Amino acid sequence: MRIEALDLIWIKMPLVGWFATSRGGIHERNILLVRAHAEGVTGWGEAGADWPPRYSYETVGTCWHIIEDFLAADTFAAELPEEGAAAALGRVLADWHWHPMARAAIEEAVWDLEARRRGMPLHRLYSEASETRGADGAAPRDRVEVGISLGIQPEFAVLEKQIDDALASGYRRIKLKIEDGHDVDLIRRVRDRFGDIPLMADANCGYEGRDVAPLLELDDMGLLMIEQPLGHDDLDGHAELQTRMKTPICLDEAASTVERTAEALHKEAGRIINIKCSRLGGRSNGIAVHDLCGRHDIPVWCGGMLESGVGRLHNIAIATLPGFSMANDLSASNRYWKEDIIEPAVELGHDGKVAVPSAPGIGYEVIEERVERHLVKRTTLTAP
Ligand code: OSB
Ligand code: MG
Repeated sequence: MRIEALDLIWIKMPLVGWFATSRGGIHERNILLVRAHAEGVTGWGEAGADWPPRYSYETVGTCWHIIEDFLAADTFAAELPEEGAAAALGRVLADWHWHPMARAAIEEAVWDLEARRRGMPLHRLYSEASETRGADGAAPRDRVEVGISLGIQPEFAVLEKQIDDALASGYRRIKLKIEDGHDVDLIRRVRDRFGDIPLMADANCGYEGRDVAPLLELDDMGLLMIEQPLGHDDLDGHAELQTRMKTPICLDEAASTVERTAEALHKEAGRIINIKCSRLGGRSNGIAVHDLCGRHDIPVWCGGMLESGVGRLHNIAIATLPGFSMANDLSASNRYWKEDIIEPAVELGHDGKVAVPSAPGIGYEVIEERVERHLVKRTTLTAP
C-alpha cells in the first residue's frame, strides 16, 4: 500500500478556560490535524505541538513545514505492508530523528487508516504491536481511568472551584501545575480544603537551576508523584533528587525518546513514566516505551497535550495497554472544548473512566463542518 495524499489542516479552538504551566499560558489551542488517504480509505492524526513553543521547540508551524517540505515525500515513497503499515512508516520517518511531533502526526493518521482498512478498532492494532499483547487479542480493559490536569491560576478561589467541579463530575485524580513560588502553599491549601484526594503536581521543568527546597517540602504532602521538576535533559539531576525524596518522580519532557527513557530507567531518574506519543515521535515509540517500562516494573500513564478529540481517541486506545496502570491525562471533551470536533464527545462516567470505542479506527466520527469552522489554513499534498 502507498499513501496517496496527506491533508494538513491547521485549526484554532478556544479552550473552555485559561490553561497555564510554569512556562506560560494559553486560552486557545492551535492544532494541526493530518489526514492520510490510500485507496479510498482515510485516517486522522494530530500533532501534539504547542503554540507558542513552550513544552518543546515544536509548533504547529514547524510541524507543517517539516511535513510539507520533508516528511511527505518519504511517506509517499514508502511501500507499506497491509499489516504493520503504520509501524513500517514510523521506521521510515525515524530516519529524520528530530521533530518527533511532526513524525507522530503522520504516523498516527496511518495507524487510523490501517485500522479502518483492516476493520479493527485502534486499540487492537496498538495491542498487536506490543510485546504484552494477549493471546486472544482482546484489550485488557474497555474503559480507561482518567484524571484532570488543572493549570496555574492567579486566584486560589478559581482553582478551588475547578477542583470542586472536577471531583463532582467524577475525576478521581487531580493534577495541579506548579512553579517556583506557587507550590508548597498551594498544595497545603488544597490539602486543607479537599483532604486526602489523589493529587499530583507537574512542574514542567520549572525548578531547573533553582532551589529544590520546595520540592523537598512537597515530599511530605502525600502526592502520588511529582512530574518533571527539573530540566528537560537533566537525568542526573532527577536521579539525585529522587534519592532525596520518597514521592515518586515521574518523567515527562526528559523521557524524550525510547533510548533516552531507557537511560533514565538505568539511572533511576524517575519511578513513573508519562507516555506522550507525540513527544516520543509516534505510537510505535510510545508502545516501545510501554514495553520497556513493563520489563522494568515501572508504571506508566498516558500524558496529554490538550488534544482535540482526534489525538485523544488515539490516546484512549493506547491507554488500554496493560502497563497503563495509573489515571491518564485524558479528560472528557467538555474539559477542553465547548464542542469537540468528534461525535460523540468523549464523556466521563461515574467510575472516573471513559469508554474505549469499538468501531474501526479511532472509532468516532470527525465532523468536517466543525473542523472548517475553526480553520486557519489547509493544504493537500499529493504523491507525485
Ligand atoms: O506537561 O503534561 C504536560 C498540556 C500542555 C503541555 C504540557 C502538558 C499538558 C497537560 C495537559 O498537562 C494534559 C491534558 O491534555 O489533559
Ligand atoms: Mg507534564
